[in-house]
Amino acid sequence: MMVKIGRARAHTNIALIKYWGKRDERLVLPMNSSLSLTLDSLYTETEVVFNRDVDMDYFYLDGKIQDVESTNRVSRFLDLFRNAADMGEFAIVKSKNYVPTGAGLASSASGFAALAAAANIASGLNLDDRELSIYARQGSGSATRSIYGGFVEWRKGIDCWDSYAVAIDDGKWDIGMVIVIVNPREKRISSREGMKRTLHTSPFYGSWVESAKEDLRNIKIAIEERDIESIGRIAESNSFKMHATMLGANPPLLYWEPETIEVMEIVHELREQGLPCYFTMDAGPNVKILCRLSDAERIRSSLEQVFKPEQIIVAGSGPGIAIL
Ligand code: 2P0
Repeated sequence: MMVKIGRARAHTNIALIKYWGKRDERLVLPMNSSLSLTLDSLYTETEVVFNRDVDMDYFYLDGKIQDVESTNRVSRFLDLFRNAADMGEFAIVKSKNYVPTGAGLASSASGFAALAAAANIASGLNLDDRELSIYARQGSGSATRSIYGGFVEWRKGIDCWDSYAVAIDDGKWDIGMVIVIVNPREKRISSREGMKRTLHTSPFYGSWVESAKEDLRNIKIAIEERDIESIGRIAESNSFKMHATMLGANPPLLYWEPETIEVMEIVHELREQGLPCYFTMDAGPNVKILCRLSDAERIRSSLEQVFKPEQIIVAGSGPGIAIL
């Protein structure tokens, strides 16, 4: 029996300048460049075993065999590695998400980044991080950025081999996020469908792309200066603009829930008290609060007046992929 095995870990990331829309759906080329912070406490570990004696690909997530649809998505992704390494073996893939159970944070970013890193070892391809970022992108856009730790920019590039992430700041300073799990349920409209709808129907889409460009330019300066107020203001505004663009879609996309706005109000109050904290939301109702890591416990205790302790997760800046 000939087996080829690889194991890797990748951390999730939260975008401060959002990716929302593809100019090429098959290659996952984005309409705009984006920028994120990789988080330490949320990650995925994945094992890939290519085995000649296996009759198809099998994908287990948290110990459970997955349905045809998600297995096919993993299979198509593994084909990139099989084609490049000129190998035909099927694989057994076992992934475990290290996120609080039922938090609704299980993310395709850490998932496809860990899968890419593990498949890279198992296939013997020996891709470098930049190439891994290009491969991970074809699994899921946000996974492009999870190859690296700290603050990461995904440059939209001009073609398949030119759209990848670069690490721009290691994040090893007083920065972090407080995540509020407003609702752990699966989102009603996937990001993939949601971004397609927004791009094709929202009259605001062109302005979104233009203004994301400017936000990216400005946030990079603020990160370099470690100016948390500016980083936060730009991120908060960028998230609002993405959601405004989604609201303009037909039919409209509204991911917020009443508790989403409750969190915003708590953040506003804390800010009025002089504590720098800013929120950002993705394709769901949960809220991520960007802050100094040293202020995170103060923010947590304010939130705990309204939310349960298990709804709140504190995260610092996390590392890039690791081979296990
Ligand atoms: C982001 N999101 O930049 C944006 C902000 C959600 C809102 O990337 O279709 O799962 O697999 O490329 O990466 C979520 O979308 O979408 C996402 P695909 P993905 O983090």
